[in-house]
Amino acid sequence: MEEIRDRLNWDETLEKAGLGEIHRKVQDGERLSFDDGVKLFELGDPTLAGYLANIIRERKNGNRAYFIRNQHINHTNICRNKCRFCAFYREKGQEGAYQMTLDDIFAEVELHKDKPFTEIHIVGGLNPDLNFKYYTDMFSGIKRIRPEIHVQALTCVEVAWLAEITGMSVKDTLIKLKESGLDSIPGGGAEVFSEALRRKYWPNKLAGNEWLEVAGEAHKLGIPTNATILYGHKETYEERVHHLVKLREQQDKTGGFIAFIPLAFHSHNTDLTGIPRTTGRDDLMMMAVSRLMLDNFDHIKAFWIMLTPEIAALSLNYGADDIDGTVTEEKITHMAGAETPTALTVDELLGLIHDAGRDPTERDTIYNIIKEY
Ligand code: V47
Repeated sequence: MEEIRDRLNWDETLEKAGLGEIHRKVQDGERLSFDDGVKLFELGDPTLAGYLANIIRERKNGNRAYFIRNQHINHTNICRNKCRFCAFYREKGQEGAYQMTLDDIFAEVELHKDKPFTEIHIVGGLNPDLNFKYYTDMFSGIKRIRPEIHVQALTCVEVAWLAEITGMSVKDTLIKLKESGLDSIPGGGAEVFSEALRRKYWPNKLAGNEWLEVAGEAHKLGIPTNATILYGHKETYEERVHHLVKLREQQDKTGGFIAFIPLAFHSHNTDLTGIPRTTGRDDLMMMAVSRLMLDNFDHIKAFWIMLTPEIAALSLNYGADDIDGTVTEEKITHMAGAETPTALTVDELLGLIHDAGRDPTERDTIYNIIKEY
């Protein structure tokens, strides 16, 4: 890939495509504007956008491609938000609704206790039957079983919900969660920061500015968080770029975002059934433009579960520097029709990274290097 890239006259090609000014900004480390982001999407050329994104990707992360050994737990699918893009949620009493007891959760953790996971990733629905103590007992109990494990849990949406049901401030809620064992917050629940889309498709969910406020509070308390975008449904290019700009502004203020993860929409079993899966081209464009716009994020993650392992591996040359992890079990995308595996072995992850011509690097949640392969 690199040799072919080196043989092309990029200056001329980018100039001809109308991307000369963006190329100059990328080379000089200058921030891209909202209009630059929209222009890249409108041109829709993943080779050109990928070339530009790769400059930043390699400037920030060299030839490394990171992965993590992690376990996912989705403790409940009962959710009062009823987002129309979601195939995972159930109403209480509905067929397929579940909520794990703390003993169920601890048993899952025990089951994998001998595996060298460094992270447990936990997200679930807003279930009115689960109180604050359930969460704090969950985290402290997990830490009793595996004191060294990093608990990455609860989206900003769940944190805001816990603040609401306890009557505590978001700040105090976060302090108590941290004391019980929460180490960082995953990036879900951001969807797309568009009030027009939210009103129509996820009206009960936290608004974009509120999601950003919770993330900012967490950062101020030393709790790092991830960020996501849900793309490939009804959003426009302008809405995608607006989302990226909002995240970039928040990162300038509080600096606690670890990684950004574009999540490709899967419509099966949702209210939006029939919307076709994102194309590989769109996935690579989203990855590349994210890398280009989010100049203050160190890491862009290609979550193989949503993208397929093949597109995730390709993404490593289109801006992404991370391929997530072993995962072990995933429900949210699979209930929405994903046909990807629910787990990959470390050997499979290493193979994908090697195929992409990158250097596999095992990391922990906050990107401390555990092993280079
Ligand atoms: O918030 C829901 C999305 C998110 C669908 O932080 C869907 O490292 C596609 O945030 N099609 C939860 N996506 C998962 C998530 C995540 C995943 C991996 C890594 C990290 C991280 C975070 O999944 C939700 C929502 O945006 N989602 N339904 C669907 N039908």
